[in-house]
Amino acid sequence: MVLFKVPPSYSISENLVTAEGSYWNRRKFIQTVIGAGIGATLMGCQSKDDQYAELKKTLDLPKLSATKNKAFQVGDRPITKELFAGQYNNFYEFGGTKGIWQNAQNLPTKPWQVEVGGLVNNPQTYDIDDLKTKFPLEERIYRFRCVEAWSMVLPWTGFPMRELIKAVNPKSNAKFVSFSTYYDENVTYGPGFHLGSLPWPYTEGLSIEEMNNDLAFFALGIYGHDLPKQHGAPLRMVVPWKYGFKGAKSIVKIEFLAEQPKTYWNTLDSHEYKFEANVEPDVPHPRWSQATEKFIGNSSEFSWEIKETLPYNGYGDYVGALYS
Ligand SMILES: Nc1nc2c(c(=O)[nH]1)N[C@H]1C(S)=C(S)[C@@H](COP(=O)(O)O)O[C@H]1N2
Ligand SMILES: [Mo]
Repeated sequence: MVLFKVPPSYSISENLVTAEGSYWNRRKFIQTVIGAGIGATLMGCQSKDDQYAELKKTLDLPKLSATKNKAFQVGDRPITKELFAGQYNNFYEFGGTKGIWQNAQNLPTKPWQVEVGGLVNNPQTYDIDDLKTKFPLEERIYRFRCVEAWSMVLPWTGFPMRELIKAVNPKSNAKFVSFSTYYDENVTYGPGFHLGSLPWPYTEGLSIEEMNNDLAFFALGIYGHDLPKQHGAPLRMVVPWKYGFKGAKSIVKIEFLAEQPKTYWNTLDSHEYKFEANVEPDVPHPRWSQATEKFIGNSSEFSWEIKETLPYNGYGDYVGALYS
C-alpha cells in the first residue's frame, strides 16, 4: 500500500486549495480567499508546537455519552485519527483552504436554537440541550467520502433523522426538506473576507424518503464528545451514502417543503454538484475521476492511501432501493 505523506494543513494551508475551492478560483474569489493569506496572517506568527496545542484544545470538549449502535461499524478501515479529522476540513464560511479549524473558532454556538417548521403539524424550536435529552443518542461509525476524492471513517454521536420526522409530524404534501445553516458575514471569516455574491447561507436538501432512511443521521458529537466548531457545531447532518457536501454543518433551520429546495453547491454549479449527489464511482466529476479515493486513516503522520470507491459509499444495501 502506498502512503502519501502530506504536511499538516496548518503549515501548508495556502497550497491546499481544495478542489471544491477551485470553483472560487475560477470566479476569482481566490484573490480574497487565498490572497488574503489565511494561513499566513493568522498562523504565521505561531510556532508549530503552539498551533498543535491550540488544535488539541479545540477538540477538548464535554463528553457526550451514548450507546454504541453495533449495526453501524466499518470493518475494513480504521477510524480516522481525531487530530487529522479536526485539522482537515471543508467549511467555506471560514475560508477556502483545508486549514480553517482556527478561523472556525469564531463561530458562536451558545445559545443556539434550531427551528423546525414548514409543512408540519407540530413545528418546534429546539435548544441544543433539548435535542440531547429528547432524542435517543447513539454512536455510529460511518465512512465519509468528499466529492474531492478524499475519505475518512468517523464516529458520530447523534440521533436518526427519522426521530425528528416523527416529532414534527409532516403534512402529506411535504416531499422535501431543506437544511439552512449559520451565516453572519461579520463573524465567519471577518472583515476583508468577501463572502458576498455566493448563495449564502449554505443550505442542503433531502427528499423525505431519504431523510427517513435508516442511515440519515443528525450529529451533535464526534469522537465521544460535543462537535468541535470546525466539524459544524453544534448540529450537522450526516448522510454517508452521499458526497460530503450534502452534510450541512451548523444547522439553524429545518423546513419541510412541497418542492425540491435550492442548495448551495448545486446553485453554484449544477453540472458538478447534483442535488442527489450519491457516491457513484462510475460517474466522474467533470474535472476528476471518482473511481478511487484518498483514505485518511490513523498512521503516525498525516497521510493517505488510495482505495477503491464503492457505489453509495458502501451503503447500497440501505439506500439502493430509494433510487431503483
Ligand atoms: N455550513 C457548511 N457545511 C458544510 C460545508 C461548508 O462549507 N459549510 N462543507 C461541506 C463539505 S464539502 C464537506 S466535505 C464536509 C466536511 O466535513 P468535515 O470538515 O467535518 O469533515 O462538510 C460539508 N458541510
Ligand atoms: Mo466535500
